Amino acid sequence: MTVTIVSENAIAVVTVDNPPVNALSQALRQALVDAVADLDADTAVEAVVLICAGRTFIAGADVSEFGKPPQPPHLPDVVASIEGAKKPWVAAIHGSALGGGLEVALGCAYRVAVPTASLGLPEVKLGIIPGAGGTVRLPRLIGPAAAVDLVTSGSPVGAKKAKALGLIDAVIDGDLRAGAIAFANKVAERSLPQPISGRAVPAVESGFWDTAEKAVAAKAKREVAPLMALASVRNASETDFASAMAFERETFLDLRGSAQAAALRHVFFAERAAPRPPELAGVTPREIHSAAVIGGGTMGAGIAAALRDAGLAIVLIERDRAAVERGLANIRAIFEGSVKRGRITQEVSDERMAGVTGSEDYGSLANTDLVIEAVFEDIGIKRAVFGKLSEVCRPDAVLATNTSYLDPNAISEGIAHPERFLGLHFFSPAHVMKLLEIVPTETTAPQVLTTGFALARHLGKIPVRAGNCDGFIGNRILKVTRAQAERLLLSGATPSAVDAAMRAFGLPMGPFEAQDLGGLDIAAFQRKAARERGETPFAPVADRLCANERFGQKSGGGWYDYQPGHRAPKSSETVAAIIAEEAAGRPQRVWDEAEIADAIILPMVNEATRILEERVALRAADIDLVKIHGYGFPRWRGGPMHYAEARGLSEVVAVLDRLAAEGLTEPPHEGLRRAAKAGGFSALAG
Ligand code: T1G
Repeated sequence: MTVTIVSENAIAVVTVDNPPVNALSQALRQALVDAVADLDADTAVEAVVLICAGRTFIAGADVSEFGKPPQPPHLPDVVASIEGAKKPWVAAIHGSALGGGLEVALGCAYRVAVPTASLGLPEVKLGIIPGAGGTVRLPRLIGPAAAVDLVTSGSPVGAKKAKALGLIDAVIDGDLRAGAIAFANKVAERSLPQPISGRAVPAVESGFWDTAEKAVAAKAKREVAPLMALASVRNASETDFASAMAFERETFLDLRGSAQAAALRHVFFAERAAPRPPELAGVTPREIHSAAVIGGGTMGAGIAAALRDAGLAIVLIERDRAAVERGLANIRAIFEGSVKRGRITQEVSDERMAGVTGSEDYGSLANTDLVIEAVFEDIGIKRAVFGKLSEVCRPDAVLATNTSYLDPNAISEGIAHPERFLGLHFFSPAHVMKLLEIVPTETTAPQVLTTGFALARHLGKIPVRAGNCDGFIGNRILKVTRAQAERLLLSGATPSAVDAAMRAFGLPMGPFEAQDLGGLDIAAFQRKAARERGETPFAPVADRLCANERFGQKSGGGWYDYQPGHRAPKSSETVAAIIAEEAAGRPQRVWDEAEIADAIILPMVNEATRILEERVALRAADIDLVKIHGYGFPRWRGGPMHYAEARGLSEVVAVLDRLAAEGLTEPPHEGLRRAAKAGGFSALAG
């Protein structure tokens, strides 16, 4: 880490260089305090520009220091020393000024930024609140309403919006350094502006805070930080600066040590490790400039929309003209839906569709860089598709299957250049869900695998490398969860009690309402294939529901009954009668919400431990990402594996032993016992 100071006549340029994102390490904080003292003492200096080397302005406190006791100089003191400088400091922002980075910029007398810069306070996404004056200076600079939006959402704003809010003083077109120096020369002649800390907070109309609290609570759900951030902004608007800073700091330190902050920090680092499998270090991905999707059904259309959203022109291939038209209509419906929801404008939707061409001619793919297959889950149909692709596509074209359950090795058997083939398992809706399971075959080349990861990053997805097994990582765990949920029904629980317990745990919906939404027939099809392989999937009630053609919302009834045209689930007497028949002779018990959650979540951890032991997942944290980004596991719990470690693996083993003794779950896996003895899952990872 270096902080260099060079003088451009009367302007001192302080350049911070602390790769990769100029995070505010202890050494950098000290260097900034020293720079203020040195430049205050230098009579030749009339103003200061604070700029950063590399890809971004200061991106915040160094998150890797969070697990340790904070070291002086503490960031509030650093910001105060800049704010108290005798000469005006001008923050020159490119890339992102985030968290502590924006707080440092708020300590400066002025802020300027390039048009592509973004500024924000993302602390709530880490389960904390700004801890160096962000909730106290911001309402003084841009007013309480704009401050509440920025602080409680954690979302950044662009330079143009920042200028309109008054968060920055100028947008610098062209060279930032030169523009900032010119700006500094101008302000050097003026007297110092009133420090933000000395300004009053503009008044708000009555009812503002109650309205804000309701809105933030509705969005934050079980996450604590957004409401605490709102409280700190409100407090800053109603008390003096020093008291407000003390309140903010105390709240920040409290949250910093909280379980939710630990979980969100775990996810932050997991999301940055997953796209970088160690075995691919230094492998250069192939460039993808053109793409095609085979199959215009729900998945194919979603994948096509995701590729278009990332700016790739695509060809949609279907078996005949009518199917092509249906596929194009499915893609158009996705973009029109986004227009209706206000996510994109009509012209963006039209532009997206202009980049889609439909064809039934595989020959049109002769020069396509990437082809993703998303046809019906039948090995014969998929192999026929890849037989054709193998003939028409370039030998270096990347060929991918979106299969959920079939073996990618079997799908690609016999194609030319099998090293270019891999599994890219998207989750529905593919243009929304972040998770992408990347499944290499036995012959996938490292460059093709790394191309899959690069494509995921380009699509804004979270890629997780998955080994080849039935259901890969996510759906393999889902099968266990569904079987487990049925076991509870046969021992006295009801579908609505199980769903309510899982919502209380933090899932967006419970296992039964989720099946009714997605359709029971898909899993029934998988169970049929599993039975043909000699497996014995446990789903006595689901089998009978499907036999009665109760496939969920789409058939007017599944685990629940539905009024025609309505989606509100109603407990079903038909289902209750089937459960009672299937439960006959089995011990019944009373279930409370915590026990239901244990009986669903802990078997998830048990199966995930097997997945880790078999190296189907590279890391426990990858499994957390699969559950969070593919299945709605609450991010503020860190994922099932983090949740289990935070709870204590010995306790997890003890609860599973107890439930297994009642015949309600599988006993703890040997690997889980070993991880419990070792104090964590890292004992199992390769
Ligand atoms: N601390 C430490 N390391 C960080 C970091 C941070 N704040 N941000 C990123 N990294 C690492 C990351 O782990 C990865 O490392 C590399 O930088 C590239 O990251 C007092 C207390 C800045 C928009 O929440 O949003 O300030 O894996 O892959 O896609 O109030 O990183 O390469 O070894 O994400 O170009 C608030 C979090 C902190 C910003 C760049 N700040 N970072 O995105 O790169 S709390 C944040 C980001 C705070 C104050 C409070 C993004 C980015 P490696 P990357 P990117």
